[in-house]
Amino acid sequence: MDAYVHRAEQLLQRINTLAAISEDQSCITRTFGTPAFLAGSALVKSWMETAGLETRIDSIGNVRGRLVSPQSEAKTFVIASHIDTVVNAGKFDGPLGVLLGLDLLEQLVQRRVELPFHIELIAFSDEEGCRFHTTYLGSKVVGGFFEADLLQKRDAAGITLAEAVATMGGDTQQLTHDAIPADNWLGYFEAHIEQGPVLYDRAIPVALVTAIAGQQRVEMVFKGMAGHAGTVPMNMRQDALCCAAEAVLAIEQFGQEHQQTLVATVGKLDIRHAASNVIPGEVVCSLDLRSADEARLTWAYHVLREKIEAIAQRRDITLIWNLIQQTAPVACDAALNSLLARAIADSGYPVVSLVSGAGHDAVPISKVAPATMLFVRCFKGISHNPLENVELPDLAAALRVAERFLTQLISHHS
Ligand code: HGY
Ligand code: MN
Ligand code: MN
Repeated sequence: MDAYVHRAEQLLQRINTLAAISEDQSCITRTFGTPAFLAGSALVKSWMETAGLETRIDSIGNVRGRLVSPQSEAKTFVIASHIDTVVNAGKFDGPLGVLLGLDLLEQLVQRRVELPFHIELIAFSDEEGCRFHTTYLGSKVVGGFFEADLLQKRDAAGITLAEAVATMGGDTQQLTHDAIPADNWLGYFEAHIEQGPVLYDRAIPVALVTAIAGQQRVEMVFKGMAGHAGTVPMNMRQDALCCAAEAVLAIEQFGQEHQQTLVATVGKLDIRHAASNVIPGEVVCSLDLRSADEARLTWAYHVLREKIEAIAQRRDITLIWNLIQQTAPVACDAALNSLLARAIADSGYPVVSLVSGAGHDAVPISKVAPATMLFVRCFKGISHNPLENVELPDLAAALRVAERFLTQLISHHS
């Protein structure tokens, strides 16, 4: 059997073992700081330790394993992805990149490769941002961009991020010290499922990522007037849900009209104090707006906000518009990408370049280090869904390409 297929089997086994650790036994959910998240982190830490890496969990819950070079002054190359998930997640989004990286480092240890630079494998703790609605908390700490005001963010239970960090045993005073200094970075590599249909449609196992789309995440609060469903005449209502519903459809229509350059999604909608015999007085919903073109993203943000404000005004509803998070589109590093392209070609696969509509931890890291990403085909491009799947031969292809890339990088710096 091809050595990479054998290693892919172990990789898949680990992905399945980690996937079994969830805060909900009916599906995969491991959100920042929960007991299931901590159990998953402990498992990944144990695998890193067994592989012979210097391992620790940092102040924001990242699991970090280092393979040091004999050249103490050498820079650090990071291989990473995330192990937190969305709700009702697939098992590859995040863990694939972390556990593929673990395999690569295991091989380096077994072959006693002398490294010209340090390598740090990182399982980031909060890429999805499900609990506190701000993404990249782990990678922002490692990149040195963690904004202290994030510590005041509250989750649905009113717990602050600072309290959650303390509960995890982290020290918020340590956050700035957990960054890799800007002048210490050599580069960043992340393998991740494509989460889109292109590779599946074209029957190609892997691809380069040229850029990662920018995103704006907004919380919209629609405030009307709660009332008795049986007594308030239809023409005298300030129905917050009907206003939100019209806004949701307006967002969908706007996204469809401009689908060549952007996507717009409402993924969450919460009716406050909901009851079947009460006219909804307050509704909170999310807006997720993305584009690979920064000017287009800014234009769309302002046009949509005006549209939704007009709907609210016409319906005599108060709209509170909270911009929760925004990240500009980022380009991956041309030099690392050409090395990765060569690894793909030398492995016998066509070299395809894609723009990522999904966000990744490479986004904050690319501000401080050259970043490159390898996309791996997934079933019909499905992700953020239990149907997410990667076939064994594609895991083997990703291992083959990633190992060739890392080998070339090591020889380039030796
Ligand atoms: O939402 C995203 O783009 C990523 O999955 N966090
Ligand atoms: Mn991801
Ligand atoms: Mn995701």
